[in-house]
Amino acid sequence: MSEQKVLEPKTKPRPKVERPRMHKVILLNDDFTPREFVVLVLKQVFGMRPERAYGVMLTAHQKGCCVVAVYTRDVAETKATEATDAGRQHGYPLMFTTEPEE
Ligand code: TYC
Repeated sequence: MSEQKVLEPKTKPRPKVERPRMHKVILLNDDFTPREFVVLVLKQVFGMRPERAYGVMLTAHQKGCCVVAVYTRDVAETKATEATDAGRQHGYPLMFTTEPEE
């Protein structure tokens, strides 16, 4: 009878873990919110530097919307709500939405 060796697996089997789906925060243009206020919210809520905040605001102003940042769903929704509320508190219709990435 031949001897049988038990071979240890070289790597530990790991359960497959998937990365959480990321979600975009999108800034929508409107005709009423002052440009400076949009820039202020982008800096305060999304930690953007002034130049980048101005660029994102201008893109939304010219094209109708602009992707602000990408986060996990919870963070994206919390930041979109916080930023939209900041506008509402000042009587502006400023609007941030979220959308899952493909
Ligand atoms: N369109 C606004 C204005 O002319 C400025 C603005 C820019 C508002 C971007 C919203 O997402 C926005 N005052």
